[in-house]
Amino acid sequence: MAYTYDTNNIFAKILRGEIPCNKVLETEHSLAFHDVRPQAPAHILVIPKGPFVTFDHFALEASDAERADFVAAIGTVCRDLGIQPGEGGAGYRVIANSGDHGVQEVMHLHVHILAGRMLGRMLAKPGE
Ligand code: DGP
Repeated sequence: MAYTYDTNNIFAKILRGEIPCNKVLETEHSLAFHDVRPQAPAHILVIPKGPFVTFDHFALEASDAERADFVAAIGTVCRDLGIQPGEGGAGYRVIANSGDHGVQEVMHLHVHILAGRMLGRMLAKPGE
């Protein structure tokens, strides 16, 4: 089954400049901005500019340049936040919610970078 991209999703509107965002980084193929509902002192979303729905969609169908740019953008945000464990930072978590079981709300690939507090166990069962 092919991926279907909805051009009216909220991050597509941010990319078109129709909705504002609190931008932290823009590269040729990627954009990073603060999550509007932060769940940690630092909560940044990194998105590709291309029309990709999920992480697997991007991983399988993006160009090498888009993939390299996206991964580098995530690294740059981590470096700029000072959260790299190998560089004296306290660490972070990267999450890409995908599809129904991933509880993906916005159907444009985004990676959450969460940091600034102890993040606890990786997963909790619904209701925990
Ligand atoms: P999810 O699709 O479940 O991985 O989470 C979507 C995230 O997007 C959620 O943490 C809130 C955030 N979000 C939703 N709408 C907006 C918006 O208009 N602006 C920003 N900056 N973030 C948004």
